[in-house]
Amino acid sequence: MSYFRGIAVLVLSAGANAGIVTLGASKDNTLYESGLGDVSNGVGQHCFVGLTAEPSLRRTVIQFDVEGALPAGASFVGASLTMHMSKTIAGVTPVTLHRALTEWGEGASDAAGEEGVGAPAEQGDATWIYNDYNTYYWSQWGGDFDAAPSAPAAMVGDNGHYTWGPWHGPHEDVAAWLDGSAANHGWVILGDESGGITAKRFDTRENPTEANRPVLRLYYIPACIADWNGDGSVNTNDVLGYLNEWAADAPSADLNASGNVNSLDVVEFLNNWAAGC
Ligand SMILES: [Ca+2]
Ligand SMILES: [Ca+2]
Ligand SMILES: [Ca+2]
Repeated sequence: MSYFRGIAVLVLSAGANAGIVTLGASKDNTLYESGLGDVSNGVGQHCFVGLTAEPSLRRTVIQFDVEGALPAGASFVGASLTMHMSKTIAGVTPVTLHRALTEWGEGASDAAGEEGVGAPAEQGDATWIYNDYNTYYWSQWGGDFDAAPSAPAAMVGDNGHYTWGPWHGPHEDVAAWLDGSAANHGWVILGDESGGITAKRFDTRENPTEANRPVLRLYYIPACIADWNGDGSVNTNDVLGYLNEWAADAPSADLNASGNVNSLDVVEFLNNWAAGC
């Protein structure tokens, strides 16, 4: 099995990501705890979660335009969020996603230096008190969000990339945004707010290092499985494209919807491939 997976990884083809859509954030910002609600970081390179030494809370808000992102007829079967954490003095600490319940903004505020204290909020920025500075308020200071996490916490330690998921199956928040049954206001991201120093600095969509910007991956099964890469013809490129995702254990490779990716899914693919579209 592992030998077969190794081969599949090597045979990268044009259709390698046929079952995966990769989205950058459409906006992101930090809510800096502040009684005046006049601090933000709309276009800064970083965003923050958790408790600072002061102590003072930080929360990140982030949104992805998932509407219309999947090809026609595709079945949504999984998702993951990856972010890059670039500065901390805290140890390993949980970071959780919570579905945002109110629209919020990203203005022109741009924090200096390490960005930990934010910048004066600009028109349209999200802040601790305003979802849209300085016109509209959150219902709750610190943002309106579902108290229950949307997914198990990521345990965030040293600098590096961290991923929530991949969630095998149509993740509830993303599925609702895709089919329009819930408004897409993105997520509020929380660190451990129970005590101690837990602050983590992540990189935003404005970060100059593209590889460190937030990424939401949507996994899907195409309307016609045989034409995996969706180019209108069924050939070996489709087999290679599928096997690449299979080797990566991607949710899109779980064709028999068993919750895991194994040789039975390859059989399922090949049967579809032989049958054509
Ligand atoms: Ca931003
Ligand atoms: Ca094809
Ligand atoms: Ca399976």
